[in-house]
Amino acid sequence: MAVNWFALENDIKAILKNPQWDDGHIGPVLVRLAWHASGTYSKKDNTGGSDGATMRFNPESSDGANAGLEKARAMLEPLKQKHPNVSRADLWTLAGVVAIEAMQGPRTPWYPGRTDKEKPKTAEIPPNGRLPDASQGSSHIRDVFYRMGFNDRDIVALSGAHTLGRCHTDRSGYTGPWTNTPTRFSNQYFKLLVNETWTKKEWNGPLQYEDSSKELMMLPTDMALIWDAKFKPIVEEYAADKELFFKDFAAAFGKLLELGVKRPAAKL
Ligand code: HIF
Repeated sequence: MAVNWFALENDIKAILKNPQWDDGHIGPVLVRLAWHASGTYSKKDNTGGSDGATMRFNPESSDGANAGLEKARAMLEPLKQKHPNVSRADLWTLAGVVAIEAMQGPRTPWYPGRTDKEKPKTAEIPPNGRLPDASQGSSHIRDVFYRMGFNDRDIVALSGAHTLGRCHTDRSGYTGPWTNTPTRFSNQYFKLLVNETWTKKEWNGPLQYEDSSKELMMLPTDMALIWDAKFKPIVEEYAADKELFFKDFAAAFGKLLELGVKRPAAKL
């Protein structure tokens, strides 16, 4: 039986606002789930990616990079029960798309057709270590995103998603939001990177940067975007032109969600 996509999107929208969750909204953590499900892809051997919904299984489920995402998956589970014909792989990626749009972002091109692996062989589950390490610099960022098939412009466009959400000491070890509007999609992240003065936070946690108000944060990988001579001009372009950022982001995020999906290639 087919999935009623219209009803499913409405059901996703209905669970986004949640007073029990950070900033009253689960949208940001759903975007992180969609990205971490997809970002394990390697074009070298065409392994990883969202198809299969392998994040339910070890070692991917217990990868430190995915800490906290079990909560996001659990929050989507009632929708899987209500719409039994949707694959979890489609549900997790679509939820990210619906969340971004509901937070006033662009509509990301998205296509169904992923299937769930029920008893994956070890070789079908991506190994730990494919997702980026926030303590590193631009060469690591390039290694990880070039492996997925992205270029420098895609990397900077995607990075704008850190306008959403926040870091948690019990998940990544880092703390705080990137912007004052963590549930509204915009080019604020780029504006802050360019216009704020970022200094090292003095605390017992991992190295991160704070703005002059000490309320906002940047990870070392975020700072790398303005320290790298090729990334920086692209950051400046997106800080100055929200429409351009929205257009490039939607294309790059759509490409991310398609990585490794095993069906006739969708037109992007
Ligand atoms: Fe994130 N990211 N990300 N990220 N991310 C975190 C949180 C979010 C990286 C590290 C972290 C992307 C790239 C990278 C979101 C979306 C995207 C956290 C905090 C860390 C450490 C987790 C926690 O403690 O809860 C690194 C190193 C990246 C490569 C440079 C993408 C582009 C920006 C691909 C992307 O879309 C979102 C949304 C969150 C917020 C989650 C939340 O629970 O609020």
